[in-house]
Amino acid sequence: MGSTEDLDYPQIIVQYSNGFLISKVMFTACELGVFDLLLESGRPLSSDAIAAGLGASTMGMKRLLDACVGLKLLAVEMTQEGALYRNTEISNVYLTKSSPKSQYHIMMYYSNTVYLCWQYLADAVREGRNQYQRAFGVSSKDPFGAMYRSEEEMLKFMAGQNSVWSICGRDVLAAFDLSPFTQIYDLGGGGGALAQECVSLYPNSTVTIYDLPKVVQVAKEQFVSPEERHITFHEGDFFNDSIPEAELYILSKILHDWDDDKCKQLLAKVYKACKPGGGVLLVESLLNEDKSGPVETQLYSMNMLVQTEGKERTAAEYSKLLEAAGFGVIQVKRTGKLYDAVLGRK
Ligand code: ASE
Repeated sequence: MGSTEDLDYPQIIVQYSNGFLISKVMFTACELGVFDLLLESGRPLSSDAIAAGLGASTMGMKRLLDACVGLKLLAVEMTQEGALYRNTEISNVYLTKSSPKSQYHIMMYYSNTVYLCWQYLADAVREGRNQYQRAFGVSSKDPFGAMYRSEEEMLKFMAGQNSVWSICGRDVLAAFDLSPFTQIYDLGGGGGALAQECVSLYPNSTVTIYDLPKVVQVAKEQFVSPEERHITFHEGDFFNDSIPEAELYILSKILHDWDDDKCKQLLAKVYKACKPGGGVLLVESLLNEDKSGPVETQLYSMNMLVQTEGKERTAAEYSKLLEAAGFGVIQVKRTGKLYDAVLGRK
């Protein structure tokens, strides 16, 4: 603490410099299936067994496993047969594909899509726009056209977004008592994980997932069980098509994709469609009023720069957008997790 050595090479600089190496080690161990294999095996395994099981080189795998031990994503014990590796509790819960709280899909999205956009962060800051043209050779004019440039990319995005709700969904939906609203639209509801949390928390509600036709098709086929009687679908583009009447509209991580003009346009449309006494629930990661943090939200806002037309905003900024559209009695609840909730009433 405070030694000259610290001043020569402060720990904070070391940590930040190595941040992307740390991310890639975790993403790669996920992608190769290290945590899944160790969970399925039910007992600690040698690096040779893991390498063989995953079709990887013994030398490369040994190094990856040791780095995971250093990052506390794996534990190692020395036996007569040599080093044996096992998952930590956190890896079992968050990094395996099959866990209910799995973050596997968002990691794959970060590692294989977001990561490539961030290669052009300097260009994004210089130009003030997203970097799909440079990263993927697709036009950056229509961000969701670019994000959904193939069915595979769309699926990866939907699965990634879904995984976030398995850890934050309940908190944002319980931030306010939504039980008076039984007819709910989740605008841009994607893979439907938040809708599923909603009908499970509010069993008297019906949630309609409103999204682009190709998104709805995939959601029906791959994400939401037809048994789920409380979830229905509506195919449309909320900027260009009509929005049906309902009591509550959820806009979860929607406004952060768009500039103020587009947000006002969308909210005005939602206000018109909304029943009197109804409302709109914004689910977003809120910046402090002076934008001094939280750092996670500041980083997400950088990501909105490289991937979308939007940004992360403060509670006051969301309130202003809601008021401009006609909504009143605006309430803000910070959950203490990644995503917060803002409720506006008509
Ligand atoms: C969007 C959300 C995300 C659009 C693009 C996105 C996320 C990643 N890419 O609405 C999830 C939030 N995570 C980050 C890093 O922003």
